[in-house]
Amino acid sequence: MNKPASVPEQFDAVVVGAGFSGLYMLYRLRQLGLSVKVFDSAGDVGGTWYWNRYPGARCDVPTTDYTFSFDPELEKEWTWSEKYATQPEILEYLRFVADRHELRSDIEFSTAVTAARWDEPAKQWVITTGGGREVRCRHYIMATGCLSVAKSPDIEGAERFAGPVYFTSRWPHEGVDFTGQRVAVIGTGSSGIQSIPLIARQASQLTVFQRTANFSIPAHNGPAPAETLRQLDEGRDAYRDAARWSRGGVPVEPTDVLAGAASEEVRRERFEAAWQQGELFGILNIFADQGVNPAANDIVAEMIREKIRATVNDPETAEALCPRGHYFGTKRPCLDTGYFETFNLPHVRLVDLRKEPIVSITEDGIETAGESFGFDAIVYATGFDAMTGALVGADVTGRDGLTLKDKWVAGPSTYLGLMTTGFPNFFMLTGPGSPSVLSNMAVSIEQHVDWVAGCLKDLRDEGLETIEPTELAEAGWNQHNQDCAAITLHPTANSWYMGANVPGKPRVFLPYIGGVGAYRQACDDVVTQDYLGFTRTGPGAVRCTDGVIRSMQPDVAMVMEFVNALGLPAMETLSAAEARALMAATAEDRPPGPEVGEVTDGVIPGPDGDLPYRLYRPAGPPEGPRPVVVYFHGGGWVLGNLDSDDPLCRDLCARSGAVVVSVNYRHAPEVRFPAAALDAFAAVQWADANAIELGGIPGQLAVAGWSAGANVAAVACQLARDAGGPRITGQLLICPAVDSDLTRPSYEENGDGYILTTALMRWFWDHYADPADRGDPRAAPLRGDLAGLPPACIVAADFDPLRDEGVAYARALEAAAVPVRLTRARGHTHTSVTMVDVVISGAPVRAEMAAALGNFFPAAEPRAHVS
Ligand code: N01
Repeated sequence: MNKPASVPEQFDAVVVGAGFSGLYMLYRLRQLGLSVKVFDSAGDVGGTWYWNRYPGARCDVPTTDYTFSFDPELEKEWTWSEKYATQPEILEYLRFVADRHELRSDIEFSTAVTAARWDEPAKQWVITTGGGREVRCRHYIMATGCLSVAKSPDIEGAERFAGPVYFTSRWPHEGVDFTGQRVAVIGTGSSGIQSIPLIARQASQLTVFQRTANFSIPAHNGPAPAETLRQLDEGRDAYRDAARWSRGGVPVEPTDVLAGAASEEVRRERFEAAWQQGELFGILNIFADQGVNPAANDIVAEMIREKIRATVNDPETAEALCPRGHYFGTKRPCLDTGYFETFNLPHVRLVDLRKEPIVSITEDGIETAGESFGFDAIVYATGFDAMTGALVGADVTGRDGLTLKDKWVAGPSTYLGLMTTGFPNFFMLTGPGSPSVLSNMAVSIEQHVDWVAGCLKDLRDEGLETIEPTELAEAGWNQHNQDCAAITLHPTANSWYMGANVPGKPRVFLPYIGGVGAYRQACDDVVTQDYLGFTRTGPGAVRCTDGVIRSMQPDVAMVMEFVNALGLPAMETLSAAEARALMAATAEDRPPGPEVGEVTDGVIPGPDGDLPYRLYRPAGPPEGPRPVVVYFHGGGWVLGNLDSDDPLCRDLCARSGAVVVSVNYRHAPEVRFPAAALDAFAAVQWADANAIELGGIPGQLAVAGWSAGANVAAVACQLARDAGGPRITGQLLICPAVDSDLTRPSYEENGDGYILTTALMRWFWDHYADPADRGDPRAAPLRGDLAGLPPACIVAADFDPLRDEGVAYARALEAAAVPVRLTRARGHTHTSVTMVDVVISGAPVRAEMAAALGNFFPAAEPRAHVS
């Protein structure tokens, strides 16, 4: 379309796409008084709702939630007719919004943007549209949607079929009449599952080609939920605000019910309630751990399979429709109306491509490994090049000729899913690295648009022209994104979330799974920290506050939030007895840790009376003796006992395959320095002398400890060396206390707020050792002679006051020619690595610890596996 001559070819912003995000972006930029041009290749507004017109296309988030909230009057004027509105109604709504705010005058329809190039000297984007026309703008905003580029049919012979071919994502506007036709549908994702029941109503024969059976629950569509309407009536703003800070963009209270802890009756009750409710965020919230714990997920998955079997008459078809091979929720679950029932119709047939793959599409049908089918029409419901397809396909060239396609060749890299380094003033709405497709898109879109609008306003107000993320901030966000995904089951599936549906696409988890509220907080924090992680420039000005917005592991952050909310007293304000009671109380409900073969309690002779020990023997083969690890618990020489570190000892035992002997040494202030260290040494001597009785292999003896336990383990190694024995083959020191100097930077950086505080460390030292003794190597092993000590593995956690002394001990050992493996517990605190089955991100660190123990025992048998 040609532009009227009076409109300048230069805009403050160009937006691509006139769907939900493009329309709202235009509205907000206009509010700021900026000149804006929106381009869309469609003939009207609507985005995804303009194109996806297949029969049965509906929203699958309740429409009362999947709606704009920025205009309260609009909300009063528009009433959704159903809980899940149809595509025509949603399209009508977007037209209504465009009319109401007279948005069309700044939109050019039927105009594709074919290329965009950053002009560095002019600090502008040069945008090329279909006919080769160029327009210039300061800010270039892609509102192109996450699911807008259809995946091309990657099936042999696809071009040969002579009859009509339809894509659900590009459905003819005039509709399709399948009456009397033999129809094939390929694909059983949301689009297939929504359209199949309706196509079956017309077709004389319908054959569904299914590669992966999908989880789907009945939508139970009907009027908008009365409860939501009531809540909106009572307080629209509060309801919308709750959505903005929720996990998924719909106000749903996250459950704290763990599948394993619930009775069968409670499980079924919760499942049935969610099944009857027919909402995705309900079925995904039956158990708190169903997204992270395979066993919990299996419980939900099996209950859904039971429903499928109870619905589908033919047992073989039912079994083929039962999803297997991926965890529930790790591929986008579907909502349906009569999907499984459709397979009870006599003219509908399912072809399971896992058993009988498609060999080729032919002129008149489809040939599978077992059969030839004749068809009058083929429907492809085969999905999208999701999240990145529209962005990398748009020929975007940033600074120094770098194209987005090249930059993202190994997967997308963004800061907050909003911007990417090398592409100044280039914004993506709901881009990869933002919650987008895992959330109610309407809420995520409004948040992104508001953020971008705020950012452009701030730039203008401060006289700045460009904004671009720093490499550090972007790398940090990518890492955080992957950290969030890694604690869930999501990366295990071959899903489009992982880019796995498009041959050759890099496997990276694309959306941000940390939750809408958490994400919003991160975006807000970036702004309040003076646009942390962005470089902003203007005439004669460069402003940059560099940094990483989220570097703590997400599950550690959740634990910290939980602990802080408890409002516990600071331990250092308590007596030792009170502190011990508090520690025991907080440990009461934690998971027990993995099963091991055998656990026995006993006593060993200490320097001044018996010391209790607990022995953990690994389960399973091989029979016979194992290496022995003598373990010392944490607790600042004051707290802790055999129970406190029981889950960690089980974990170490199961992972390493060694016999673990946890020894309880004497505690301060009742018995002070050097009692704990001498007890530790005595325990090691005893374990060495009694290796055979303990089921150990003589000569294969290591020590391990956490915190103050690592302190006495390290001291025991020095004492053993000085005494000429016993021979210790390795020392595993987890977040060790190895020096009494509390002035290292980590005591400042991490001194408060991460459970172990600098003040508490001081309290521990005061209880344990007189100031005059604190330089003694038996209290501060870093100050001792380190030559000739056993090989070490030292774990240092990022958010630990003791981090720097652990690192210092590793360096000092290295300098003394002792082999050392320094394991960084990235994003962890002093305590989080030890929180077995609570902090999932600690598992890889504990796996490294077990591997280090294995290396101490070169001749040891293979280790048991713990995931
Ligand atoms: O696409 P999909 P979709 N041979 O990728 C199969 C949103 N949406 O358009 O799983 C044979 O989910 C493929 O099999 P497999 C929603 O977020 C929302 O259905 O790769 N089969 C799969 O079964 C949704 O998740 C609504 O093994 C092939 C199917 O095709 C997203 O859009 C409605 C194949 C594709 O499923 C995408 O949904 C519709 C091949 N070569 C969509 N290639 C709402 O309700 C692919 N398949 C709001």
